[in-house]
Amino acid sequence: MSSRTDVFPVKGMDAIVFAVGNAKQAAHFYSTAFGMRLVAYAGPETGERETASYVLTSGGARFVFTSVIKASTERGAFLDRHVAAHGDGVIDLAIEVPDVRHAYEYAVAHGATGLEEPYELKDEHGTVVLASIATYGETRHTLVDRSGYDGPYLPGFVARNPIVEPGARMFQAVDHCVGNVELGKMDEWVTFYNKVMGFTNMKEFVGDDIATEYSALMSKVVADGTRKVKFPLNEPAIAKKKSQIDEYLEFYGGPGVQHIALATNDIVATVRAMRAAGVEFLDTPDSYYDTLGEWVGETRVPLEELRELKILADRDEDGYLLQIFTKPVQDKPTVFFEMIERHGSMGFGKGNFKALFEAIEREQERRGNL
Ligand code: TYF
Ligand code: FE
Repeated sequence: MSSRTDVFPVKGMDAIVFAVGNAKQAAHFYSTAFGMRLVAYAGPETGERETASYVLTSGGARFVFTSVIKASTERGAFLDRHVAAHGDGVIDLAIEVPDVRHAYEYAVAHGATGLEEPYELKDEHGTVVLASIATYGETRHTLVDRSGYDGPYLPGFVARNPIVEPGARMFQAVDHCVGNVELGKMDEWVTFYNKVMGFTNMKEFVGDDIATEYSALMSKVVADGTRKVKFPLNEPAIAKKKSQIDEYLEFYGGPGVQHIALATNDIVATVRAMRAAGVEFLDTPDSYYDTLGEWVGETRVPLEELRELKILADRDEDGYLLQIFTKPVQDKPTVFFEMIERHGSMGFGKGNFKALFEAIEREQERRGNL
């Protein structure tokens, strides 16, 4: 889409902000298990007495982990309450935009709830413009223009050295961010992104047919015109068994971010490194690999290596993709990650939905939630 016709131009994801119980340990986990680099920090030592925030990057992907030390403002109270209500979770899917004021005004004029009107943060590195709107649950989208800024993250943050010297980069970008919403609400949220951000629907979706057959969820995907920001949205389906989305909603205490997909160009090296660091992935039965070659054909990775590492593969008219899903990364069965290596395919692994959802249900059963 040309910028002239794009009603809500975006540059990409700016950051994924997590409210967690222990940001110091989260920073350590994402450094050692996800190969991320600690780059910035704000906390008591830098004059921020209420919270500690750690900023980690991997290529263009940026995660921020924030914990409350001692709440003294509304913001601290919100974070305390968020962690108590939801456990560790995503509070902000921040989007980089070329013009925050335009984006905020467009969003609010088209039905978004404004949370923070456009404001500026300044320090010796320059100026960042921000504004925030609400999305599903207690999640928000902060709109960020950092084109006038060359500091490590935002004014108020100081540069920090990595916690461990990172080895080979395990991923280079955020591929997509998935939200779980309540039964019957998926289309409302699809419409929200259509109206508020001018996002359009991608062709991949999980409809009624697949929902009742095996997935127990319905899913649609919205994306900006350049397909840099992709937001699948799930709702539970009324199926024979308790939906994995119902399980999430119950344990998260409402709608929220379900999974973040991270783009890698060497999923084999990434999965080997993450497994070696103790990251748990969903299992895939051997039978999946017995028939995989027939419908996916040749991929960059030999079939036997996919089988060994339990990596899934899917092919469509545009190309293929390789993907794998972690188990939830906290004790609550809520947020998890996907690692994805794309070769042409713009899809989300439709051909794997049956195998994937069966694997998720095996985990649900082990947790006693099916
Ligand atoms: O993002 C997606 O659509 C794929 C498939 O609970 C998916 O990763 C959808 C729902 C789900 C897990 C994976
Ligand atoms: Fe996904």
